[in-house]
Amino acid sequence: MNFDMKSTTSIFWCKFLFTAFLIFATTNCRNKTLPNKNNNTKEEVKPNIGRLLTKAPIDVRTPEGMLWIPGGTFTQGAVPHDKEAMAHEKPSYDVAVDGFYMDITEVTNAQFEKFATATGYRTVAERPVDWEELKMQLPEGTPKPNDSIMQPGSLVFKKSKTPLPNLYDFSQWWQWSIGANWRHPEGPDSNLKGKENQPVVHIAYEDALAYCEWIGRRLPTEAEWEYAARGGSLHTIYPWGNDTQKLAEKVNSWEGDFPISNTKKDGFEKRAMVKSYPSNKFGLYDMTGNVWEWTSDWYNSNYYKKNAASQTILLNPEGAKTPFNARSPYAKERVIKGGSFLCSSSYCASYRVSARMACSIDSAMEHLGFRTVVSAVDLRNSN
Ligand SMILES: [Ca+2]
Ligand SMILES: [Ca+2]
Repeated sequence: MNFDMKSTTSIFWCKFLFTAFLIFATTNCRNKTLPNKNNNTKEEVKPNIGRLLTKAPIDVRTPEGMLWIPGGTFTQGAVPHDKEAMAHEKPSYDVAVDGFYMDITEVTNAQFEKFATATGYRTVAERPVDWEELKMQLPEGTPKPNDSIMQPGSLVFKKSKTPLPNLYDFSQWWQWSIGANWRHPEGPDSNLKGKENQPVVHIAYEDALAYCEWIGRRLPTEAEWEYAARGGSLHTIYPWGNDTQKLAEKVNSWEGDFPISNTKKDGFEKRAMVKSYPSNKFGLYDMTGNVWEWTSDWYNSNYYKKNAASQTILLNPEGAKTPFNARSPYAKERVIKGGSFLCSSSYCASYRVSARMACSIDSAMEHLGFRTVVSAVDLRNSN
């Protein structure tokens, strides 16, 4: 069979986009649990937080560019009054997390450049497409595309010039671009000049892990990420409260008619330099908006439902044991958080703290980056 660009695009959609925007909830948990014997309401839950690591250890120096997130408890998932919450953000459940150190900003191009220079690392988007890996995510019998199509590349956002019949078909605004990668974020002719302090993008899961290993850190769990993003605001839609009118001053998202027109009311059409918007109360920047961020949790569409049914307070949950998503049964997906410059109120509205998305581990996209965390014990042991 011959592969024209259209069928090739379809293949890459199997790879990248079956992974996205999923909506259902629930499952496995390898977590230790704290009993919630009194079956209290959410507001009344009072776990023994004396067991949690809340204060920064005095014998550990905070790494440059990070800050201490004091441990605590919170309700993970959508708050009841969030009308834009997707089904897979529900039902919410109670979680306790120990304190940890977290990057103040998303990992920037300048930071990733240091890593790439020191190690010679090539990201997934910089390597030829691995057909053996790709075909496992496709229906059996899918023929291999022509080698010319399997060149290194990634997915780049393209604005639509005309109104779209629907917002379900992601291929209307995502385009496979040979030569696109973190060094060429908008396609082969683009570069990083003047973008050193923008978040790095086109980062697949293993790329994020490679950076973490080099710098001696790890990715946050979904629970750690969401707890940190809330910045102490435990029962609100956004870190600053519930006022959607403040979105443009607080978050780099998509203002206007997605994906056709962007008013840039918040100042940026695409990525913004990190720290372009106010921090949350913990001092973290761009937890919501700018670029999506990898977490270490498998995406499993049964995870939230199972956790909520357990009637326990999960202690340092690490996500589902295995990936599962009925809508992309061949994919291995992790949870990404925070939304990006492409999130609009007319579409995914994922600039809310409980928002989440499934992302295939080999996906690299123009709106996807990461930030790192490290536990006090790991930092102490590394010194
Ligand atoms: Ca924007
Ligand atoms: Ca972000």
